[in-house]
Amino acid sequence: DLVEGARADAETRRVTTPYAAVESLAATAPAPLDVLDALRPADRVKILAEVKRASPSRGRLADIPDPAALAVSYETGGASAISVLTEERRFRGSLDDLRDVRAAVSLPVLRKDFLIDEYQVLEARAAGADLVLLIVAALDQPTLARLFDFTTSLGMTALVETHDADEVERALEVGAGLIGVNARDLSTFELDQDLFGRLADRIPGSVIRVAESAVKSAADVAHYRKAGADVVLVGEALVTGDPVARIQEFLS
Ligand code: IGP
Repeated sequence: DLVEGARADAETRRVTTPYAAVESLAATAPAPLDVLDALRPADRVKILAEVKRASPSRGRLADIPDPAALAVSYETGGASAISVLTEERRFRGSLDDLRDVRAAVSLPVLRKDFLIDEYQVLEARAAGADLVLLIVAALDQPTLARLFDFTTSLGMTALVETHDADEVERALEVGAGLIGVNARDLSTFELDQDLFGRLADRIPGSVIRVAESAVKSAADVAHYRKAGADVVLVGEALVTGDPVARIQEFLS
């Protein structure tokens, strides 16, 4: 599965770049940006714009020969942060994409992947990430707590992704300040655009609420905003259209 593939790929990288090496790269990377400030609730919804070539559910979306140029368009359009898929097998991303994007924009950058250990979190920091995705469904509670604390100890922020009420509880229990609700069920790939609305009330106002997936139009953004989203995470709609125009339309 996705988690297993990401784990195996990290094991391979670890042969050439052992833990201690990635640890020292992480220690010398430029300091992480203040993500909670960049994404803090405002009068207008904020956009977390994703660099995404493909997905298991949708197949190929776009080739994206120059992820840095795409990220610059996102920044120009008015996005508040950039998400970069680094999973190689099904999403066709890489840590190189993340490094390229980091070098090209001044916005916070998220490593979007299936992370299960400290090594992968260090890789994110070494590549210049300011935040990492932690998927509650992929982690037992002690591991979630450990990776959350480790991420925080590196000065990064965790976007803790949930898909039901129990997972929201677990995200709150570890102290998440940024919680995502993914409309897509990662085991069945089914979409439920109303899930965010059903779970939003369980997330206290002190926590930043991110509605993830299934944004195709300004109406979808308005739907999530009305349900309480501070931030929307958008991938497909931005890589398959004019990114600057789409973001501006979503923000208007
Ligand atoms: C973006 P969309 O429908 O706009 O392309 O979705 C983002 O929410 C989606 O890529 C995503 C994802 C994830 C991918 C959300 N959570 C976890 C991989 C792993």
